[in-house]
Amino acid sequence: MSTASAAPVGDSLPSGIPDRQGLFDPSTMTEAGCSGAYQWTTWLDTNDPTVTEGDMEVTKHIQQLFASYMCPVPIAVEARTVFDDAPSSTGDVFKVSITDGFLCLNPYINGFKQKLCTDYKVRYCCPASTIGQTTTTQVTPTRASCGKQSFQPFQQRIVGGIEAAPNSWPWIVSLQQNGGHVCGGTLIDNRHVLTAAHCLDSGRMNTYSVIVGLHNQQDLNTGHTQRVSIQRMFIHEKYGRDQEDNDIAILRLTTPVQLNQYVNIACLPGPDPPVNANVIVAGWGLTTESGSPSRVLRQVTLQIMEPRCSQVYSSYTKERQMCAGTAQYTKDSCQGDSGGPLMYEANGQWYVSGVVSYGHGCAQNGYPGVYTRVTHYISWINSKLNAA
Ligand SMILES: [Ca+2]
Repeated sequence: MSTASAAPVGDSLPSGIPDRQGLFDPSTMTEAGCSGAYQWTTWLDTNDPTVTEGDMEVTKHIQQLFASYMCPVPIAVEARTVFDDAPSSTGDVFKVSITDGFLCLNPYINGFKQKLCTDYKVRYCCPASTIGQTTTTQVTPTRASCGKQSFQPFQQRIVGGIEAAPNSWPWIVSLQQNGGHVCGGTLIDNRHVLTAAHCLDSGRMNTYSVIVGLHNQQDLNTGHTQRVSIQRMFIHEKYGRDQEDNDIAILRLTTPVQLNQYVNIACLPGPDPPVNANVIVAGWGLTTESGSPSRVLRQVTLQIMEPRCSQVYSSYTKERQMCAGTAQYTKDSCQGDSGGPLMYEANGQWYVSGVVSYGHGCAQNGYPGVYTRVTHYISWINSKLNAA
């Protein structure tokens, strides 16, 4: 993994020769180093930082979107700006790696948040005979393929969370009321969404809808989103609004959604993630407590914590709730993330272990977030899935 500060490029060029070299991963690669049985792909550019937050060129996406120009197993990646300048000349903060691709980190780093990322492009060094070979294994959406994604998520852990790789959490839905995002939710079969009870107003079912296959709230016309209205709401019978106890609900959609590489179901959990396990929460919620909702889906890596929540929240009940945060309390879920999943990966599949329920502010010092513990409700969930 190379970073901006660690990898200045072009230093060895004689003066007077313009620096046209990009940034490589692995850093031992060079322009000329990709030769013989290997060759560079054409330059590829899938994202524009004026449209997305930051700029990212995701290896797995490029393999799907530009399969005819790409190969299944590249041996190196090079990143440059779209003007062919070296990334080190832009002042942006970024990472480049062969597995993830290119990611501009300005939106996630204090002191850089105001700087719009430069637009970058990438190319890959491939075994020449494999360029154009299709690579991706299509996920066949069945119960057995729950919790698997066609577009791999970022695994990097960055303080404050990062924009998710588009469609890398294909079970996350945006719950909308009167056409605006209010909460997250999780697709658990092709007709049911798991969410939080506090997101719902049972008297106004007709004002709600869910969108699946979504990444950017302002870009519904990707061809991958599906909007479906709600046929029935199951709010937990013992939901208590005062204490947010049993903060869980299921929405039955009017029609089944189409499962495909952009839309899949999450697995319902078996065992809970152990204390200190890494989990991921994703949502379109506020990025700061007083800020505005995120246009794009964001993700944050948290750890399961005990017993902090029972120390700071009088109503916390370990049996029915989970506690997650970071040691520094710099990351958290926030308003608008409610109802969305706390996700745990086991054996290559992702489980919806928790439902975002509440916290004291967003990432306030000493206050982790509280999540409804899904394992406690498995029989309740199954009874609603099978209800007439
Ligand atoms: Ca770009």
